Amino acid sequence: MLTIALAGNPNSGKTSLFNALTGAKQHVGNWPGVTVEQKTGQLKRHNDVEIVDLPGIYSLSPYSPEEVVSRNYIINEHPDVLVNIIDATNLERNLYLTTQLLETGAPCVLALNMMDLVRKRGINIDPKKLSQAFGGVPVVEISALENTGIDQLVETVLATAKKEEYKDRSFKYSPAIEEVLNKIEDLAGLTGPSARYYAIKFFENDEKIDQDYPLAPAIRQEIRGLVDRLEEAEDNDAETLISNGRYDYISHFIHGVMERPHQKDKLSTSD
Ligand code: BGO
Repeated sequence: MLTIALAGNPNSGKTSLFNALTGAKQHVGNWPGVTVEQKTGQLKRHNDVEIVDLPGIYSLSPYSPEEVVSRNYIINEHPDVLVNIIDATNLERNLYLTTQLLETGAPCVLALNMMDLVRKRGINIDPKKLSQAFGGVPVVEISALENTGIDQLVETVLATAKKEEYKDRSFKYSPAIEEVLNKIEDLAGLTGPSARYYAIKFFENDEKIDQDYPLAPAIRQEIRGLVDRLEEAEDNDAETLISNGRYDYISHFIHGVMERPHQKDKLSTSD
């Protein structure tokens, strides 16, 4: 049995894609312990593939039940593939979540949705360059509304599920941040695909990290000391350093990946 999870921002088209993938075979309930809707279904024509629709989120922070449900699921349940559904008309904003999903170490496929609108609006997106920006992650263009690209997405997802070797698709923060992240990985003895996710959560002083990954108090103290010193040197708090790092990385490659038409062309194009 394979498990494919869908993750994306609210309104990125997750429900539309879930319906296109599963048809009528759906089960709706709640995630354990919270009133967040849980939808699962069987991939059409594949009895052995389950699709899990994670709640719509903007980040993997611990501030909403939706974010906590999504991150716990990705980190603890290890879906075979995580499909990040992206509203391609708002590419730059949606990629903020993408950076975080890739940092979990889960095998990902990016589904660029709303391509019908992207084309109508004369926006150019280069999926190859987008893939290169994230370590070669597979990117598939789809329209969940018009039902285009769905077969190719399924094919790519199933091929990704078969690959056994782990690929780190995360980007690098500044050398100073990377140095601290590496030290955290060593101190906490973090290994495996989700090591970077945990290191970043310790770096950010995430509210739930001590519950999720308890460490000996002396080691926790040492990690806090490292982060405190960097916060002082950079004159910024750790969470902001990480979120700025993500935005900086995206803004550094986005103009090579996406081109919007000139304003005058845009005004003459109707949706
Ligand atoms: C409304 N292309 C286009 N053009 N629209 C899409 C696509 C696509 O590929 N995929 C989704 N949409 P959800 P979440 C709506 O509901 O799947 C549209 O939150 C409307 N509703 O049809 O719900 C989709 O699950 C009235 O639009 O996303 C939906 O992630 C007027 O994107 C919206 C216009 O999709 C969100 C749109 C009463």
